[in-house]
Amino acid sequence: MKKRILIIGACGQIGTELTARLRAKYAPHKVIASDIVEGDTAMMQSGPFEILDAMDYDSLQDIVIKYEITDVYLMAAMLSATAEKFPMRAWNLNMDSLFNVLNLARDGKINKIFWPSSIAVFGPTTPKVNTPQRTIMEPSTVYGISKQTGERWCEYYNKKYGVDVRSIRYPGLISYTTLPGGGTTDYAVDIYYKAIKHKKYICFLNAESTLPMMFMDDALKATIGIMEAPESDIKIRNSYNVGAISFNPEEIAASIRKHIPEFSISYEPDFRQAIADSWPESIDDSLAREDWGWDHKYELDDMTKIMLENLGK
Ligand code: AKB
Repeated sequence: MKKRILIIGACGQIGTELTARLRAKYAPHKVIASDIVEGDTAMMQSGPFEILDAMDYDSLQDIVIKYEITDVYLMAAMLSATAEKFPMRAWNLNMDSLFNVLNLARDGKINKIFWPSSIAVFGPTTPKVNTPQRTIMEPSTVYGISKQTGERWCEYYNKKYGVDVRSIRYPGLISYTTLPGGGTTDYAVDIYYKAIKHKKYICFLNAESTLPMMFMDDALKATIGIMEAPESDIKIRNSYNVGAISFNPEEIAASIRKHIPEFSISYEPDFRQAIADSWPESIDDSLAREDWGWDHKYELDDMTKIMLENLGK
């Protein structure tokens, strides 16, 4: 069957690289990028692009019909730090966009959905180390509540209507192509920019804030990997734990110092500290590894080398 992909939120941190990766994998005209604003020149010139508000069901449906879309990657969301400032906007965006794609699939208009969840579904009462797939989940952030609720709906639509929805719980993602926006883990990207430019960084989390993280290349591998796995391999329909690396600000600073010895870090924790404190330190992702063959490649020092090389160009 012919595959036609729609990426919603294609201009964000993940969407930008996912669009490029999928256009390289399939013919560019088979991957339709969309976002609420236009993308950069590379995005606009490398394949079809549509302006789309993910909350507007009719416009979404028009695009799905126009391009005969089969698979949707819903990458539009408001992340943890921004969501604390705009709770209702975050709730509306994160939930309405999900219902729009779930309902399209329920009504037979698309075949398959990728929807990202997050480590934010866990909360202060969750076991922090090697957090299991199934455990206490009492998220204390607006973003986490929206992701946990979204997970329940994904599972419901799968069980009730047979919707083929697939999801992973992203940790913090690190990349050099597009900046993240509004997340608590964003420091782990910003620190590389500041290391190159100023040789110092003031961190909004404290030195001991260990969080699960992942290099973008691994995140793309996980995202495309779960979407391409045989349907029978996907046994969890809320969302899979996926892990890669865990580090704290002191450890990423030490990794940077292997290349920039004079680099220094200081700490001025703000409201994002409480968010970080509520999240796991590391993730047990054995079910993703067993069910559909997830495996990460990049460790902290591999990632630091690639980040500094590419941002220093
Ligand atoms: C955030 O920090 O909000 C995100 C996430 C962990 O989902 N990067």
